[in-house]
Amino acid sequence: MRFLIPIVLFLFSACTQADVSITDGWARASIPGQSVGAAYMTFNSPKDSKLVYVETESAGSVEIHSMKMENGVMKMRMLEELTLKANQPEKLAPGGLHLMLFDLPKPLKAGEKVKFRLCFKDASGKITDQFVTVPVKEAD
Ligand SMILES: [Cu+2]
Repeated sequence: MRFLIPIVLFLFSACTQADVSITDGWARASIPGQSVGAAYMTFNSPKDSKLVYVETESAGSVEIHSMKMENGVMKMRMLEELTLKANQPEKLAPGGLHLMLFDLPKPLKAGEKVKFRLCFKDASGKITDQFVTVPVKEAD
C-alpha cells in the first residue's frame, strides 16, 4: 500500500479550501493490540457535495464505512464516497456511518488528538480539501 501514497498526494495536491462544516468529531480510543480504529463527526455542506477521500498520519489508511443490521448481524460496508446534501447534516456515529482507520501505527489513547485531511467533491466535480483535528475519547 505504501507506494500508493505519493500518487494520492499528487492527485490531491491541487485541493483548495472547502467550506463543509465539520463538528462533533472524535476518534474512539483503540484497544491495545488492535490495528483498527474508528472516528465520527458531523458534516454539513452548504451545497451538494461528496466526501471522496480521507487520510491521517495516525492510520495507514481510512475508509468510509456504513453499518447496518442484516439478518441479525451487524455488517460494515465500504463506501466509495459519502453523499452530502446541501444543508442536511450527515452524522457519523457509533452503530452507523463511521470512518474506519486501518493499520494504526500505535494505539489511539484517550486525550490524544487525530488530525484528518478530508477531500470533498462538489456537483461540478471540483475537489477541495480541509483539515480537522479531533480528540480521542473512550466510547460512552
Ligand atoms: Cu468499519
